Parts: sequence; C-alpha cells; structure tokens
Amino acid sequence: MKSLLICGGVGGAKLAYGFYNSVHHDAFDILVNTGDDFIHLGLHVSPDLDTVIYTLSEEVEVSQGWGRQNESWNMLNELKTLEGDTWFQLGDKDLATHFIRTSMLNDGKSLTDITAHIAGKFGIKSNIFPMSDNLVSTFIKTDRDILSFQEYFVKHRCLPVANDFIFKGSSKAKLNSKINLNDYDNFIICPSNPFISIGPILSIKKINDHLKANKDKVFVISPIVDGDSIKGPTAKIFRELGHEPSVKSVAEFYQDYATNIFIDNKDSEYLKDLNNLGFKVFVDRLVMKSKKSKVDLAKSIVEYLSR
Ligand code: FO1
Repeated sequence: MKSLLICGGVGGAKLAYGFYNSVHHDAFDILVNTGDDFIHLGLHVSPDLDTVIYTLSEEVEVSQGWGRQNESWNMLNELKTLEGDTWFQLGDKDLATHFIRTSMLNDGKSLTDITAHIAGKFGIKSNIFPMSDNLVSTFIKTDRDILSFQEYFVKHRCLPVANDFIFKGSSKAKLNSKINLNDYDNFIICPSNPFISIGPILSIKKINDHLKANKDKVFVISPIVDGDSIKGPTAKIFRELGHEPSVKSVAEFYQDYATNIFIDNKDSEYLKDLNNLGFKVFVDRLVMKSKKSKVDLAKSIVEYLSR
C-alpha cells in the first residue's frame, strides 16, 4: 500500500514526521506546496519544502515549526545595520539551503532534483516532491490590497481580512512529473491550511481531476479542532469568508475531493453533519505536540487505511 501525503508547511510536516517514524520510508511520498515560494534578497526560498525537510531530519526549530534549531542570526543583524529588509527572518544555517537551491536553479537544475539533493544531504530517505517545477505564486486578495503570500503571512502577520486567493501560474503549471497518481492507493490531505497551503496544490488540474475522480481514496485530516486552527490563520480565514470555523466547514471545503475525514475527539458532535455530507468519519486525537502524538496519529491513519 502506498500513500501520497498532500502537504503544506508546519501542520503537514508534523504528520509527515509521524509517517516517517512509523512506516517504511517507501510506503509514502510527500507532495509539498510551493505556492509560498518567493525570491527574497535574490534567493529562492521554498518555506514548505524546507519545513518538511527540517522536520523529518529533526533539524527544525520545534518551538516555531519552521527554520533550523540552534540557529544564529549574524547575517540578519548585519543586514539590519545596513538598513536592509529584515521582516523575513533568514538564519545563518537556513541561508545555506537557500543559497544552494538558488545556485542550482541558476545552473538549470529542476526544483525536484534540488529538493531531492537537499533532502538526501539531510539524510531523508522518503521522497519529498515539490508540487510542480513550474512557478505558482499564491496571492491573497485582502480588504487592503492584493498581497503576496509572505507579505500577508509574515509582514502583515495574517491581519488583513482575506477575501479570495489567487494561484498565479497554476493554469499552466504541470504536476510534478515524478508523480504518477495511479501509483497511490490513497491520498492523505494533511492538516494544513485548506485555502493557502492545500489550495495551491488543488489548483493544478491533473491532481484536482484525479482526486475528484477518486474521492473514496482521499482522507482529509482536519486542520480545525474544537472550532479553532491547530496552528495559523485557518479559523480566521473561514470566519472572514463567512463560514464557522468547524470540521463541518472543512468537510464542505473538501466535499468534491474526499469521502473520508479524520476529526478530533472534541468534535464528535459533528459526526451526523459529516455523514450527511457524504463523509465516512474517523475520530481520533489530532493535536500533534509531542513526537509520540505525531507517530500515534500516523499509525492510526495507516491502520484505518489497511482495513
Ligand atoms: N514565518 C514567520 O512567521 N516569520 C518569519 O520571519 C519566517 C521566516 C522563514 C524563513 C524560512 C522559512 O523556510 C520559513 C520562514 N517562515 C517564517 C515560515 C513561513 O513563512 C511559513 O511557514 C510558510 O510559508 C507557511 O507554511
């Protein structure tokens, strides 16, 4: 049995870590959002790919969920002195990743090959695939302005009210050519933000069509627990778009793509609503704070998949 994890940043990386530490590394591949990639200070930064790589290799700064642990900030401090742009924090160790990615891209290598190179150097055995080798850039239409993803997420700390999302380049983007969707027995939509982390992946036609045509093989892990986001602005965005932040809204979002959903124990009151929406529901503990909780969740997902 082989699974494809469809993954954003921090939440998705935690579940991928659970899988990596409970099943064989060949039993799953990870398809990662690159809609929040951007060029910063001349460097190509791929935050979600790096978050997955750092998390799986236990190099991530656990308290924030992104970046390297035991990081130093010499470059950023010097940049501040020179009055450079310091709103996006690039640590010294993390910088090396962006340098190698940028220089390999300039040498004509694909993001897929570069990601495999970097993941290999971090000792990771599972496949980590960027969703596409073509550039897809997420923009958020807000009450103030149209903001690029990192402007919205980091510079404005998700404060502007979100109205809509644009995935620039997605109509022409090809799904990663290393992915053969027919190879997978099931698809796990990780507990990442549906709008800005999973949305960019679903904006690529080939995977969008495949999930819709294979809904019974698609398992959503809710990013909302007890009316709130596990992390980040998911609940806030649901509210801004006029929906209650609940597992029911998550199910409605994915209704065309999936017939299976994992919800937290705290949300079992929604069981009937979800059944009425056509979902088979699995109730478990979805909050992944410790290594054990990540592994436990992955194990129980695998157990359900093998039934
Ligand atoms: N997130 C922040 O909230 N502030 C930052 O300064 C920041 C820097 C950063 C640098 C490298 C990297 O890989 C991720 C970084 N992130 C930062 C996280 C990133 O913005 C988000 O995790 C994702 O883009 C959303 O999944």
